[in-house]
Amino acid sequence: MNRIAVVPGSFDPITLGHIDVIARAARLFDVVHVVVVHNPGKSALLPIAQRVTLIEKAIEDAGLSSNIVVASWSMGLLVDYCTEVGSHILVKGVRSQLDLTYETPMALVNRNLTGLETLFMLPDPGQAHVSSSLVRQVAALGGDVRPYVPHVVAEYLQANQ
Ligand code: COD
Repeated sequence: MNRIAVVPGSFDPITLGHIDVIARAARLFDVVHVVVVHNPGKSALLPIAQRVTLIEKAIEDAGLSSNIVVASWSMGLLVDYCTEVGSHILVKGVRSQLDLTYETPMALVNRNLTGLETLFMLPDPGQAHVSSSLVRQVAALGGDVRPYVPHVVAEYLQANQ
């Protein structure tokens, strides 16, 4: 049986913290779908298609592309994407109590909707403070984002700020 996991996120932009979670999921599952989903609670910096392109390049540069599919989903519930690709497991990174408080109700609702399980992964301690919003802020103020994001993202942000 193919074990398929879905790693969803806004990825606006993808960070080294996200890459760490994706790389670890790719070691645990046969196929990992990294899915860009619009979060209506956040105002976006990058168009979704650009986020997908940056994820694809970052994953390739990290040598991770063999069992990872990158996609976006705007057709409604995330559980419907999972059903469509035959996945029963979401993988989410949890950096803090705040993340857990935000993620717990979503995990419970997703399990009620279709039986989808959510696997929470602790972060790499070296990346636990990294977030896309921090990266957007540092980039907007002209700071160096290279410690926090894949090379392609740093290049993109430098060229487009
Ligand atoms: N280290 C480890 N994990 C991290 C790091 C880091 N440095 N940074 C972020 N993460 C984790 C986050 O905790 C999150 O789990 C994931 O990576 C993605 O993070 P973001 O910031 O890119 O994405 P979010 O938090 O805006 O999540 C957007 C989702 C679309 C995934 C979320 O809103 C969701 O699951 N929505 C479901 C929509 C739906 O179907 N709703 C109805 C039923 S609940």
